[in-house]
Parts: sequence; C-alpha cells; structure tokens
Amino acid sequence: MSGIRGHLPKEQIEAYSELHPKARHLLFSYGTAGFRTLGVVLDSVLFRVGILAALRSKKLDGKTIGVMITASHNPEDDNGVKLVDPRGEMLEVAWEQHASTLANAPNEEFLDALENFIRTTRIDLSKPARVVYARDTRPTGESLVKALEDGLKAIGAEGRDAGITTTPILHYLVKAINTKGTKEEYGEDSEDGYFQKMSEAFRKLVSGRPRIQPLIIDCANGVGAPIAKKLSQYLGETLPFALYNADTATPGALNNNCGADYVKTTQRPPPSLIGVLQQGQRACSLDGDADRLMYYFIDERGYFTLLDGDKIATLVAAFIVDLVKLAGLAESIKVGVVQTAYANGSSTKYLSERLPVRCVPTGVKHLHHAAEQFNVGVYFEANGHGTVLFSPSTLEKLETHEPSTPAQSTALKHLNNLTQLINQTVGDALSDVLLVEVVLAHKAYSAIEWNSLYSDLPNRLVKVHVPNRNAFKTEDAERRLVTPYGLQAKIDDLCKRYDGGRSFVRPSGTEDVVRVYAEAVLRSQADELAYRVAGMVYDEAGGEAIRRPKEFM
Ligand code: G16
Repeated sequence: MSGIRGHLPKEQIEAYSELHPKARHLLFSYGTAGFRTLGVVLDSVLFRVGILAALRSKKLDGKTIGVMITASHNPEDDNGVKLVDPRGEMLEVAWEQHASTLANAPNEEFLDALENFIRTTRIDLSKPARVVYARDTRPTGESLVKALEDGLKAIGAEGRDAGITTTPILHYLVKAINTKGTKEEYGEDSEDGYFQKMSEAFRKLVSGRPRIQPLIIDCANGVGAPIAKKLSQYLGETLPFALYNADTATPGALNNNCGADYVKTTQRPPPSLIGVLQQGQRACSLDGDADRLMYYFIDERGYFTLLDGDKIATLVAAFIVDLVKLAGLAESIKVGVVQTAYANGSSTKYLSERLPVRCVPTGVKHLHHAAEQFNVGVYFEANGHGTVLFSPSTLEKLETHEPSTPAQSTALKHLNNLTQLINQTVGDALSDVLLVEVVLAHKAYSAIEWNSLYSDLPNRLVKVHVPNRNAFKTEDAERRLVTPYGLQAKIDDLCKRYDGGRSFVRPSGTEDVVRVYAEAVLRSQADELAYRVAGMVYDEAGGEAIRRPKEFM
C-alpha cells in the first residue's frame, strides 16, 4: 500500500465490516452535532466512527479522542454520535467531511475510501490510538456501543468505556485524560473527579451566604437524572435538588412532554410540574444528555416565565464583569459575549450596551471558537446551551495577580473558583445550574429579580417539514436566506409590518426540518409573524408547518 506509513489491518477490518453493513439507500451527514438520525439505522455509522476516532487519535500522536453516543434533545427513537477532540472541544471542522465520506462508502468500497483518507491526511498508522466513549440512556445506545467497539477492535485501538453519562462529562473526561500530569491538568479523569471539582468550587463560592432553597430540576427522563442524583450527594445541603422526570426506564419517556427543548419551544412548564411549581419558585429543565439548561418560574400573575440561555448569559456575564472590576483587572481582562440569531433582541440590546457581543451561526463549535477570541468569553445559545471560557493567559493572570486590597483578594478568589466550577469544554447543564445558583446567591436575587434585568420580546419558534431542507442556504450568521431566491425579500417586507418584527429561516442541523424564528413587541404579532413566514416557507418548498395553531391555518 503506497504512501501510507504503518500497517492497516485490512483483513481484520473487512471481517468486522461485514458485521456492520452499510445500507445502500441511506445517506449520512456529519452535521451540527455529529451524525443524528433514527437509532436503528446507525449501526454501520458507529462501526466506522470507531475507526475514524482511532485514526483521529493516531493523527494527533495518540491523544485520547472522545465519542459520545446521544441524540440529545431529539425524540427517543433518534440517536447520534459525535467526536470530541483532545481539549474537549468539538471535532475539527475539516474532519466533518471525512466523517461523512467514510460513513457513506458502500461496504465493498469502504477499505479503498479508508486508504485514500489515510493517505491524503497523512496518518501514521504506527502511532497509538486511544478513544474514550460514553452513551446516554436511549434504548438503541447499547447496541451502538457494540458497533463502535467493533470499529475500535478492527483497527486495534485502545478503548475506555465511560458508561452511561452526560455529554459534558464525556467532554470533561477527554480533557482531563489529555492534560493529566501537565501544567494544564484539568481534573481527575473520572466522574468522581468531575463531581469533586465542581462541588468543591461551589461550596467555596457560596460559603457564608444564606441557605439556598431547594431547586426543582426536570431531568427530561434522561441521563441527567442519575447524574444529578450523584451530584446532589456531593453537594449535600449546600444546594438541595428536587428531581422530577427522572424515569429512564419507561419506553418513550425521554424528552417527552419535558426537558429543556420542550419548555423552550412550547413556552410552557412540563405538565408533570403543573401544581408542583409554586409562585416565584425556581425550577429548571435539562435536555436528554444534560448539555442544555432552561430556568423558569411562575410569576405573581400566575404566568410561566422562561429564563433561557440569553437570560443566563446576561446574569453570568454581568457577574463576571463586576468581579473582574472588583479584582482590579478591568484593564487587562476583557469579557465578551457570543450569541446566535436566536438571541432575543432585548438581550442583544441589553448586552451590547455594556459589552462586546458577537453573533455566529448555530452550533456550539461556532460559539466556542468565537468565545475563545475574548479573555473571558461567555457563550450561550437561547436554547440553553452554553458556558464560559477563560483564555490561557487569563487563567495565568488570575493565578498570579497580586491583589492590593482585601476586596480585590476576595473577588480574585471568586474568579479562580469560577474557573473550577465552570465546565469549560462545552455547555454543561449541571455546571451551569451551579453557576446560576452562585450568581443568584451573591446578588441575593430571586428568579423574579433576575428576570427583571430586561424584558424579553415575545417570540415564537416553528418547525416546517420540507422535502429538501438543503435548498435553504443562509448568510450573515444565518440571519438571512440566500436561497430559495426571493424568499428573504418577502420576509423583509413582512417584518416591516410588525412593530419590532424580526424573523429568520434556517435549516436545522439536527432534525429534518427548517426552523422559523420570529419576534415582535406583542405576543400575538410574534406568533402571527412566525406562522406567516412558516407559511411562505411551506409555499416555497412544499412543506408542512408543525404546531401550527388553528387560528393561523
Ligand atoms: C445541538 C447543537 C446546538 C444546536 C442544537 C440545535 O444541540 O449542539 O448547538 O443549537 O443542536 O441545532 P439545529 O437548530 O441546527 O437543529 P443538542 O443539544 O441537540 O446537541
């Protein structure tokens, strides 16, 4: 085999490959969150992802690569898989196409595609390969893990099974494994290490503050349930959890009428919490793999009020800016915020008046990279997916800065503890819960006070099923449509007719739908605008709007 360094165990790969045939009629694409589709058709993809992860590890000199098997907020029958790079971040974009190519090669062409890939990306096969993997609670997860393991065995990679855990814990593990024994050591490479690190930082941050009232957590009937339960043991009375929707055994329960996506899109509490939630009481929802977080409460008029990713970003960014000032570091540490087009117009206005704000396309990888450009980058998608990144030079500054007053010293201590509390590898619902609770405790804010920082513009998100969502191409961080030609001009015209009207259309990267977002000053107008734009998408592409209320039919 010319042009390839090291040995490729072809016969072994071929033998295993026969156990995981690729169906000819299926086409897979590595999108916003990896491969995601019906779990039962993913067997061949998982086998190949095993091989790909091993090759990624070899390419990076034996660094450990992560593989997470989850479909997050999607229905229970869906499943998916994504790769995690050595620092705990999403797979390098250039490899997404390689992943799709390998996943789509028919069985008889797979070896050729593999050799071609190894040659063009100049992978040295003599290097070691190490992969750590985990899955969520989906029923298809178990067999998909087996397919992945066959991929690892086929190419002779070393695998470590992290079991059933959350996506953010898997990201944490990858970074912890790869930084072990180095100056940047991230923590002990175990679930226990993750809980220890976070809970210790939390205790320090809330010490001396009034006792925190129990927090209701809707676990989406997913993996967040057992993990929140374990975390609760580490937190003890410092933050009591009341866990709801913690049933991971009943078929069909996952993300069904519960979870972060449900509350965000329906703008209602999970039905299981009706009657449980008392006025003003804080509650939150995780999603199926616990990487998204939504807070909410019932206000004094009995209305359900969401505290989404934008509200979390605002709360957290303002808190960090204050601490940086108090620590005497305002001149050298600049805080910035990253959002997407889904960010509520009011949040963008509120934040832009105080901080640099960037808008990027949907997908954690885009937000994460943009946030890395700031000394402290706070990134949150409105759907509750986000975290805070401290740049390496900022971390060093925080560690070495000599405070000149006791007040500076306290603020500095808080900032250093925050760097331990926050999962900086990816959005992490449970780490974000702790972060929010710390800020609320420090500010002595109730949910009502937090919400009053700014008023959200009423908004509506609608899904439209279309025959080909790829016909929808966007620009300007997904705020404008390039194709279908002429549709954007019609949306612009329509928006002008609504006070504060804004709407955009983009193809989903995780579901086979086109998403329509609209906001306006009045609730009725935001709804009307959303369904009118959805109607235009429908007319243009021959689709079907989901959750279209009768009055707009
Ligand atoms: C994934 C991505 C998020 C994205 C979401 C929805 O979340 O990680 O960045 O916002 O999908 O994407 P889309 O609108 O393109 O379907 P998750 O929580 O499902 O992994």
